[in-house]
Amino acid sequence: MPTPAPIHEPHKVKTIRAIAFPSIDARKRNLAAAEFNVFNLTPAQVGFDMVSYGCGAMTQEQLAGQLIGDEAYAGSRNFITLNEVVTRVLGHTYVCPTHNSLGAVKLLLHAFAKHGQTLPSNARGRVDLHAPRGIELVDARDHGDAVFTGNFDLARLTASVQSSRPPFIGVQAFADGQHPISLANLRASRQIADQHGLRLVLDVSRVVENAWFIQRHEPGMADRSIADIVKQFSKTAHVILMDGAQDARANTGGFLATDNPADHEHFINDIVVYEGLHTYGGMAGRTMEVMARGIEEMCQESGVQWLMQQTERFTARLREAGVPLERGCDGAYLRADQFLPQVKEHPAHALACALYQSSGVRALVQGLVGHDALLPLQIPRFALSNRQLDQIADAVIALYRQRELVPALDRVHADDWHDALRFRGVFADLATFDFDCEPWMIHTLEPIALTTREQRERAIREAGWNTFLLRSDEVMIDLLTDSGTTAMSTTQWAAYDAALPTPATSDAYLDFAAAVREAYGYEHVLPTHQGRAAEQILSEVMITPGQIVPGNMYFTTTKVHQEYAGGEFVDVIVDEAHDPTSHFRWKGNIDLAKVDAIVREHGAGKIAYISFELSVNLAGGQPVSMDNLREVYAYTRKHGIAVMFDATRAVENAYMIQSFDPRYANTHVKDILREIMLYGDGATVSGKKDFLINIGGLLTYKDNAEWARKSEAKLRIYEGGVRDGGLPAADLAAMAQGIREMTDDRYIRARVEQARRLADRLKAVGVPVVEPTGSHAVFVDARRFLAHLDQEQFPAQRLAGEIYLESGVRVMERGIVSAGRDHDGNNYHPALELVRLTLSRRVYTDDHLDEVANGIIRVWQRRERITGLRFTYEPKDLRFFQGRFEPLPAGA
Ligand code: P71
Repeated sequence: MPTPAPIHEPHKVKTIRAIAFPSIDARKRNLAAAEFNVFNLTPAQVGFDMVSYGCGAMTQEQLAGQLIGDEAYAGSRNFITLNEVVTRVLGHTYVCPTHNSLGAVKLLLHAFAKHGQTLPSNARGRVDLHAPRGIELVDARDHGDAVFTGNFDLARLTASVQSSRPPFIGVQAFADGQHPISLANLRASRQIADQHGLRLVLDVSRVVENAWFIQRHEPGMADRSIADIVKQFSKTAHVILMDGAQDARANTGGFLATDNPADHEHFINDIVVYEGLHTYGGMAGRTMEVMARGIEEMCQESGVQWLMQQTERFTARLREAGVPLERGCDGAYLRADQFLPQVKEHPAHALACALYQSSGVRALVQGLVGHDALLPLQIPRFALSNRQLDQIADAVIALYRQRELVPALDRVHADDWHDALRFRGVFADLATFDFDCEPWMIHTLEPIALTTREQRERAIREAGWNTFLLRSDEVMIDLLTDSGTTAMSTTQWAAYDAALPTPATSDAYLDFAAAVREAYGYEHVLPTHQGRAAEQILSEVMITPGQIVPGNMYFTTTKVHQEYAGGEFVDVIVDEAHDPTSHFRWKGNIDLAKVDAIVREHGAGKIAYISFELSVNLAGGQPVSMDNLREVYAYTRKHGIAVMFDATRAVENAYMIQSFDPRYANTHVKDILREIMLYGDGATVSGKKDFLINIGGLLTYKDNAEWARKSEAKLRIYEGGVRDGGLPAADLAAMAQGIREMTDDRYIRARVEQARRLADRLKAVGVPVVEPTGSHAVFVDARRFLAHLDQEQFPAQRLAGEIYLESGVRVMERGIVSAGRDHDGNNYHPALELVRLTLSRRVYTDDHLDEVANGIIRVWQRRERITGLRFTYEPKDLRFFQGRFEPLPAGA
């Protein structure tokens, strides 16, 4: 049985690179400036750049390899590593590195071929490289096989070999990106080569995709691993060459390899003339390392299955809509001539321009002029989600439906090469396609653990049924928290690397302060290492012992610091917040009547400040309305009471206002956030959420210099310097950039809507979740899910464990265990008994979350058989972190 298609990526996102979504006006301007040749557009002018070469996502291991390049001129460590890896994975002993595959072809032809010779091959693409050298390619492809369209016609190959005495036989795995060759046919070609004393030279740049076709379609190969097939396949040739920017997902690099020391000798003698030296070839040491790691990883079964699933899905979606295309190993190759029959000259260019104009998607026409029928839409390996791919296909389909509007281009400069053509064009009235998806491509990824049920049974038992005590490498999809789990952007990393360290005032601090002032409009900016540190300082500065702190539902760390400072927290959130079934839109609101009652009873002077959380976490990520913000501020100003925000998830709250308050539907999140912050006097922020960073926090005051001065005094003692709060300049720099990214309308929409889609899938089958869906998480109501359990049997804790057992997904209990015990030692019985499925920012795709939903639905179907838990170890404080449990026997 072939490995089943994977249900989600076998990795999560580690770093992202932002996508530009140029407006239609910008796209027209760019096309005109590019002289209607999309080759002249830059990635910054493009939405989705559908080219795979050198554009795949690396793994974090490859990224790390980039930093351990040994840049010695001779005998570098990275070369030794590359040689070992090539031998292990591809089965050839002698490796000659080159700067890319062109370097390899150069050495190969110089070593073996002469001007005027002919060369039988299964690929046409190499014509581009051979023709200018006076070497003629003979197409020996068997056009008959339905699957292995890259197979040789063996009779034709033999005839060609006998009549023209070629320098060698050229084979490409997945010829021209479209035509896989079977292992049997490759072996037969090898025999023909041997019989005629010729070398079989194999380009393995896309060997992995070819191996998948062999596994899937060649008789007797279904049980063989991709790694096994890849090795057999490449060992079949006398010489292999590879481009590092394809399957190995380096940004460049290549090599030739062989088992024949005499051939190797040839190559390395020429290499000093053309490429570099035999131990670096014309590559940086780091490139050799990245490529070596890529080759090591490229055969990993689940990754290959994911890659090919994407191509199949993308192609199928286009096919179903009737779009004329040919399958590619890495995407769909549009038949431009059939797509635009009315365009006789350069239809691929006309199609590329129309696609860019209507959607911002770029597909590239490459190579020698004369082959203009195909327009490849290649999927950069691992860089896009299925959601994005589906929409890219839909953009093409939308264009297909208005194809008769697409005009021909007027060529003003002819050339041999597509990249040099220049055109004049007109803009047809094409309807535009708008994307609603993640506004980033994946830059690097991190493999996720794949566990079996037996492994998980052991893991949850050893963790005492507490998901906090599971190890990350036992977890497949981690929805424990959105705190500090963000994927940073390449822009953030650039700022991180470039930051100049100092214990004094850093440029990074000044930039951070400027970003905070711009985002919130507050003057005084104090960095802290994370949110609770800011809460401690704020509480100590603002609370006189004995004062009351009214707030919209408690948060654990916030409340603890208010109490440590001598304050008493009083909950003033609207009643609806405590009812998981209420659909009230603004469940984060403060009930002003409750505040007024406190003021009437104790006087305004008894109130330290209003603790006003945005997107109230423990209520289910529920937003505060703009009206409530205004009303609370008007009231407090009248009574001389300060309002201090917990702005940890303020951006999400701003997005909810944009979504659900019609007056703000056309206001940018950035401007909504500024208005929110107007209705307060200061804020604490756990930067690990909104700020898109892994560590950091903020204490900020609108204009009160006295509070700022007092806070600085505490900052020096508790945290670090007044300008760093204990954070390195690098983290401050990343945080400054994160603050600029956090209010991007597309980003925040993609984030919050992901939660809504997950909740909707659960609700569709009746799984009880907190209504309405919040912004950072979906909260499953364990009380209704396990309705047969008493709250004292810890239903949410048990449900969290069951969800892990079922699917390897880690979630967090937010119920009776988290609430702890009162002074008399009795459990608090909070109204909400929930498990939280928290969504990290920019880390998981919809496909991951679909699997989360599937797992929970499977638990839902067997819910009646699930028993409760009892403590085996209960710590005194914050017991949810360290407590341990065991399941109650059935019938207890
Ligand atoms: C969350 C966290 C992290 C957490 C905290 C305590 C127990 C378990 C997990 C932290 C917040 C937060 C709000 C609204 C302040 C903090 C503390 N949330 N305010 O939701 O949500 O910030 O973690 O940076 O110190 O998993 P800090």
